[in-house]
Amino acid sequence: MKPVLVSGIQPTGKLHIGNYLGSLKNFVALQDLDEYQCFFFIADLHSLTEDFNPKEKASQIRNVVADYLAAGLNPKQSVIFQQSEIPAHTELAVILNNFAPIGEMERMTQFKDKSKNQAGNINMGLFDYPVLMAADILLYGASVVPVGEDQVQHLELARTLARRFNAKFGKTFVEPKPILTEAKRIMSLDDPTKKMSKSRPQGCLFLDDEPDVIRKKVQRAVTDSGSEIKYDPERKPALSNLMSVYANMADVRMDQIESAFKGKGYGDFKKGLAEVIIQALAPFQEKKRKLLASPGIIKKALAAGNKKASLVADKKIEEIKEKIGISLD
Ligand code: AQP
Repeated sequence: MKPVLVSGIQPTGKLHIGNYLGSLKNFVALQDLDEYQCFFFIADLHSLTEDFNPKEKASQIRNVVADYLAAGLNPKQSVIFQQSEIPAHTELAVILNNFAPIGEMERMTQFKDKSKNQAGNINMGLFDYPVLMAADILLYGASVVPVGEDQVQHLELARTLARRFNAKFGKTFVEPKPILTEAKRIMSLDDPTKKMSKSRPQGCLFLDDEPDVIRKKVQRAVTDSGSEIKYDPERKPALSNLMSVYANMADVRMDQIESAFKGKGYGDFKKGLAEVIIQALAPFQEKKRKLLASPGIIKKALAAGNKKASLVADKKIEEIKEKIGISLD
């Protein structure tokens, strides 16, 4: 049996290049390695933790499935499913809540950051997000989870919960490890001190952006003082972030970028960067347009994935209920 890999993305809005380079691109690479049994889900329950419009939710969910498929995830190789369709996720989250001390939960930086960003809506779902995330992962026995750096603390909690549960009730869960990409934390185009995030669209470059929008956004991106194209995250954080996007979009090394732009300035580099992004995204955008025009493909992929995920999750939740003594069979 191959080791299990699980990850998901929230349908909260259009995906940006941070989501792509930090996770989605890696999902595809890991799927194609053929070393893991892959499960990729649409984290729709997680997405309810921020303000949302119910009229937009279904299309946001379909949109992430289209992103998955257009990026190269293949329903024949990977199980692609919708979180809320598998009730075992919420059941396990409720069970795991009893092993998650409030003090540990209060230390979660994403909760603290999001509480600041959505001060008028600090809800229990947001507080409990990491426990639901632990359930998402532990349910499938995942040993690896490809994520961006912002999710590493949540993954540590999943490991702690697994360990605690196993110690009390016998070996039940696998302790999952993160798989990070080189672009584990892409920063905002307008402010290199802030993570590129869907909830700050002003700093995002979206996967669906048209070439002219990409050119404009890249031209307007904040840069540092000086003019030399040199990767130096300490002294040139803004440029280094853009170079990281370049390197990972074009699959080239930093020293290759530095030599290509030797003697040139930020203006030339930004022009080159915009073209690299446009070129890298063109096949994705074309494929996504076609997928959105045939909603049957998306529906079918999701229905098949939901079925496969249910088989694994239902069996596991039964085992868990037996372990904690609430199964009467
Ligand atoms: N800036 C980033 N750089 C690298 N990776 C990132 N990820 C998110 N932002 C960056 C990774 O993308 C995956 C999917 O994220 P998500 O949408 O499920 O949740 P998120 O981390 O909360 O993403 P956003 O864009 O910041 O959305 P909002 O603003 O809605 O919260 C995850 O693996 C994440 O690490």
